[in-house]
Amino acid sequence: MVNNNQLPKLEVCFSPALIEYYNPDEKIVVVVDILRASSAICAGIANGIEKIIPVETLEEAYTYKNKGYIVAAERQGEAVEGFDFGNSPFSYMDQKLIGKTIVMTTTNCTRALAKAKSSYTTVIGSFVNQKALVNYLINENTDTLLLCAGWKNKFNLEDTLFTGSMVQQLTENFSVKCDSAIAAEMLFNQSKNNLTGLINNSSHALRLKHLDIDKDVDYCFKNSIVDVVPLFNGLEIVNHTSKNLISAGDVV
Ligand code: 3SL
Repeated sequence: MVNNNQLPKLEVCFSPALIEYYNPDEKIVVVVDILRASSAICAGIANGIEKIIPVETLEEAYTYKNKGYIVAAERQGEAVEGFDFGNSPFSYMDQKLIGKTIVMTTTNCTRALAKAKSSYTTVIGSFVNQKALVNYLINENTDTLLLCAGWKNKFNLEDTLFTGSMVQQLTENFSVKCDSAIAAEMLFNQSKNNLTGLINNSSHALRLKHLDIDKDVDYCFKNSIVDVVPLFNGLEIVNHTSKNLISAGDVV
């Protein structure tokens, strides 16, 4: 943890498979999955969903479904049959979800969350909540790791570009001596005037193309349109301002 006389460290991890090399238990870990899960979580928490329980497997998701929970499930970009909805941020904005607990499972984000579980604190980041996140991290003044959910443990462009943009915005408040953070910032600076052009050619945008979800992709690149910092306490995701109100006993 940081001491008061020096700036906290800011690092970027390009894949959940690498997280163990960054000592997450001593840091705030920001889980980033721009397309689309971290954007959907921010949209949902901003909409007033009370809690989101992330689970890694479809089996766990079915268990919750059978208990009567509302469950969002995505694999390969598509909603999984038998569940309530998939991973579109717009599904998370449904008024019927206000005040509700929902369960979610996705290809990469919920796995990244599970990997980040042992961190000092885990929060969720995306372009849509970037300003709130930047303010939160400056205020916390603690060593921070930006974790890209990637695609099946591989590097991806959209998460990296977002972390580069975060590095740029936090550069005065953090010490950046991490090559992946420097590389992410360079990539962001190089492409910031044509982010969507670059993203349209990214592997995940191409993967999603046949699903006709341009509206989702546009939403995920909007900047700072929600004022929330979703916090994962190891069991469930809530708005960070209510972090002291929850306890493990509240969860089934
Ligand atoms: O992998 C994930 O967690 C998802 O965000 C992927 S998708 O955008 O729903 O395809």
